[in-house]
Amino acid sequence: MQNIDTYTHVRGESIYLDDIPELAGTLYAAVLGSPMAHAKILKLDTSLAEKLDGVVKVITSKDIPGKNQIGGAIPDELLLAEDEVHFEGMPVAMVVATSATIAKKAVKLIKFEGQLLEVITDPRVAAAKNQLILPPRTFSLGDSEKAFATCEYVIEGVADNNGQEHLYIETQGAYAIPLENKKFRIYSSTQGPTAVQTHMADVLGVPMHKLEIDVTRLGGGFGGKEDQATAWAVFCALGAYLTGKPVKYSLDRMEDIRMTGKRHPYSTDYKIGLSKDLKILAYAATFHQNAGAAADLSPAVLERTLFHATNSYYIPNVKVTAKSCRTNLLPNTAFRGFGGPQGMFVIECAIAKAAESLGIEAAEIQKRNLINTGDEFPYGQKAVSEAHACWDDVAKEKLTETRNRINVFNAQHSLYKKGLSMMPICFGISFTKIPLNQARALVHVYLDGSVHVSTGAIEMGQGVNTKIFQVAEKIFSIQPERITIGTTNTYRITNTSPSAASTTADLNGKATEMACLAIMNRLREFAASSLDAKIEEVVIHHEKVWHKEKDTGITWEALIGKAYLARISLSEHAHYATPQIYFDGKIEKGHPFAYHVYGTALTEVTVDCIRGTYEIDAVEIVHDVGKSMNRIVDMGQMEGGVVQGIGWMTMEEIVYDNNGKLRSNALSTYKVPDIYSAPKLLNIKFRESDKDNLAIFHSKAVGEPPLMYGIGTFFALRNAIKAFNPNSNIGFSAPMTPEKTLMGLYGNKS
Ligand code: LUZ
Ligand code: MOS
Repeated sequence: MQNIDTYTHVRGESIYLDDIPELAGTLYAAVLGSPMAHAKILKLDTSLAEKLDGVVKVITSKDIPGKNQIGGAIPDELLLAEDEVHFEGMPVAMVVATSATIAKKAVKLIKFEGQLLEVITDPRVAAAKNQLILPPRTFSLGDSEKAFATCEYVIEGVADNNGQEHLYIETQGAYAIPLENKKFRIYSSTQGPTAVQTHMADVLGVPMHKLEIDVTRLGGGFGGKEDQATAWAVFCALGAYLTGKPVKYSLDRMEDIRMTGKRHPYSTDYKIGLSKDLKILAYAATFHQNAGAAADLSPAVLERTLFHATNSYYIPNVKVTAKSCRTNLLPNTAFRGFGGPQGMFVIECAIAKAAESLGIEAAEIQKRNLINTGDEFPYGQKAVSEAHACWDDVAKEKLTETRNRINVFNAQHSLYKKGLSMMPICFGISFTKIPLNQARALVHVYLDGSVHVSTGAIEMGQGVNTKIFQVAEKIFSIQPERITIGTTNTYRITNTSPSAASTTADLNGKATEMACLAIMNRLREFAASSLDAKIEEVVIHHEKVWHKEKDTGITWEALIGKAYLARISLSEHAHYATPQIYFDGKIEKGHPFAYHVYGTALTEVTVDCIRGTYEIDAVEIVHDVGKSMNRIVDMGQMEGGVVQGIGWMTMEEIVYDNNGKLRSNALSTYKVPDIYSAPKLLNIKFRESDKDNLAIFHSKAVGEPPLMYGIGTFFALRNAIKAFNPNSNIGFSAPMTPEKTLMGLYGNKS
């Protein structure tokens, strides 16, 4: 089964936002982002912009017909600034003009004057000033205070991680078309059509049923379009509302990087306690999440940090607290892993530091503490663990051999050093916000036997439409040519959860399965009655009706035609809600995840100890897939995820100055991995299992988990640096750029 989009992708025929033919009279938008990170607005003069030839309208907060509010988790985010600006790039005014060039030119003519207020960029400073988005949250298990007192070894430290730019190939954008009676059709590059629809309804002051959001596909999302596609679609709709003309806004790369939020940086204090035989008895951490200037999805991201704070280890005594800190950076948002990677990074730092202070390999601690089936996570759920199986599989084949080879290499080379790390992962599958774990599918069978499937799933290159296609193909047992997957459209599928949390194929695939089964059951019932047979004796398979395993000669097409004449419904709308999951926020316990995904990566790197540059020699992975329903699609997600994780941990460096200005605002100053910086060997082994699970066709979610293998690279590099300079003062601060590596090679502990 190849990806159903392969053919049109290769021929350049796939339709993204910018490929939608534009209607005559279409206008183009551009937004003025605040030049200051925190200021009181003294003057906003749009008169020069308005006079520019081709400018149709300049829009400020005063022009908004409904509510000026697009907040995600809490209503704290204005669409357009009113009296103050809270981050550099915050939308202040919008221009609608006859061309994108004119709109951008006009934006530069708007005069903004502000009185600078205190700019906070550091989450710890924000926390000290009690600038929290919501009150802190704590997950706990056992009694960590007591347990620390009994530990043979107690190690404390600080870990920092930076953010990450999503860098989806297709930038943010939308196209809004006004229809009759204040109705609008909006094409949006969004992971969350319902988020777009909800906020658009608020801003325009119209009911949601006036707004048809339609999405064919995205050129990548990675979480960056879960919440933050909304503003751009609302801008277009607002422009269309106020001018009566179609309005399009497709951001250029610099606008996109400068005006959209990224992965959350965190700064964390940790403490880990071990017994003499290296059991982790206690763990405590306080996470300071840099939320940026608005909540967006930060509270949900924070929650997932807590859920994954102990990664794939069982620790009997845990107390982890997380604070979402309001700063004057861009509002940070969902990014593949959604806070989970940040939590997992810190426990790995704690283990690495403990190992270094004991003079042992981190793997000695890691393997002794992997979670077992039946062990309890700090949030109450019991593990069904594949942690040992994956670890053992990698370790058995590669660990000793790699370690020995590295020892020989390091003894023979003085200016190149190799390092290795083991990185186990564990990721919970389900939206942590329980109500989001639902989806719907609408399946139509047409008179010629062809099938159209609509769901709430957004295809963003991850292959979800291919998986949904496979579900329909399997249940109907018909030729693939008969099936089409429709666009994601809020008139066909309502109240969609965003395509996020690695759950899209599970939720929408299950709804599709239910809808197809319902139609199939009606068809079997009808076939049985027309054959005067019992339903159990009738099977529809390979486009034929079979009775007691004999071909009846009735084809799929004939069956559909007859069922129509008999007035049998050939359409079904099905609703799926993940069973068994619940969470009680008062006690922070429950069973929030449908299942967990496990795996282990072994990473080997070589550092050039004169230059501080490095190569990733190999990443060897054993990954828990359940039963993969599409190995090519899953492999694509795995490879992309690993490399994206490596980018986060190595070369991708977001830099703000003290005034809150983003300095890494272009591809010349923000570098992501290319083929040269990808691992030279990336060997991924799928570990299949017959165990029952709640995944679609038992094929476990694969979108986010592999990203976290990239964390291993940080520790492999650290080990190589320590092999060169055992006295290195290198800290636990990601990303491990070549610059930091160089400093670490030559900087000594005092
Ligand atoms: N988005 C969300 C997510 O809204 N809730 C989640 O739990 C989540 N997890 C991962 C990625 N996106
Ligand atoms: Mo996401 S971080 O699953 O949009």
